[in-house]
Amino acid sequence: MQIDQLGIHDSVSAVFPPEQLRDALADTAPAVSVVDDEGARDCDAVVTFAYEEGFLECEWIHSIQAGYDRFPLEELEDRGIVLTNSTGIHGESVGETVLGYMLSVARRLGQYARQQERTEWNRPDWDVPFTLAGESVCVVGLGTLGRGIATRANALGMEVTGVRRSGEPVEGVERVYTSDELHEAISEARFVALAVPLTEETEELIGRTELATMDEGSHLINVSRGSVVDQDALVSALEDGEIRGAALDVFAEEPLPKDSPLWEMEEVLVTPHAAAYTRGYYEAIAGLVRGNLDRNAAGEEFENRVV
Ligand code: NDP
Ligand code: 7N6
Repeated sequence: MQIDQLGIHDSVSAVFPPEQLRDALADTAPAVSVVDDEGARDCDAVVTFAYEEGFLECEWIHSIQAGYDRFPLEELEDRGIVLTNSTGIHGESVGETVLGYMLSVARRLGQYARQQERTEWNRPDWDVPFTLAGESVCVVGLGTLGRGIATRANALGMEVTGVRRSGEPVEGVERVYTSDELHEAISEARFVALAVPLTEETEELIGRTELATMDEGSHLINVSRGSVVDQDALVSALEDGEIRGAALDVFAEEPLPKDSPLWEMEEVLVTPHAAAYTRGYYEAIAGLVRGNLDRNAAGEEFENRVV
């Protein structure tokens, strides 16, 4: 593939200023510029956050996200357009965020932050706070995100189990269940952390039945995609005390609508799809794009190729 013009689509501004990435790639072979929808049509390759129809004029699209659920995969395949994603770069950021959620629940930091807003000095009930050491987390999806969570949970002395399709072992995960064993896997964990891609198989993977299967004292953590959870079922499960709480970065509709009951629930932590944000994000993307430019120039296969 001949890449003379590389566009940085202005939609990446959702995560970092496009100029940062343009400058970080300035010494690569193609001419690199920041482009809008129209400008992208004149590029051989585009690096983007959003998907726009004009990208169908390009030969290679690089998504700055790991998730590729917003791209028309069949159409790209039919047209012979290469799509690469950014899996592999979020283990630290999302791993630390999920540990933050669990620490916030166990050590009651979320509760104190809410109290501080109201200038309230209330200590917790004696039997509510706990430590993470010795508590269990079941990580559903054991790729970059899942392993990032598992490694850090291990470091705090947690008992880590997980779920992946193959059931193949993963370092630092005591027991790996197959997808068929999901119910058994999630039934006794204090925390269930979702880190799977959104696919036909994983849409509403966690619904009424799964929430009823979880322990009454457990928390659901979702850093994957909102539609992996049946959100109405989650609200009911929280209201009915079927699970104790949730920490959610992703939602079926984003931004989370202002009238969602999730905003007001004491044991629910809402973050604005920001679990992966870090000021070094553009550098990680530059590394992925540079690597694939080099591979392409050497006639090798693209890394992180989706289509
Ligand atoms: P990876 O491809 O590295 O890992 C995905 C994992 O999910 C693999 O272990 C895979 O299993 C497993 N998996 C896939 N389908 C199923 C299934 N049906 N049941 C159980 N396990 C399954 O992806 P990442 O870890 O990089 O990212 C995962 C997703 O998280 C992304 O697709 C994206 O949607 C989301 N994400 C969200 C972020 C945020 O900001 N909140 C940041 C980054 C990603 P197997 O090992 O068997 O193949
Ligand atoms: C922007 C979000 C992904 O799929 O949704 C996340 O990679 C990234 C930091």
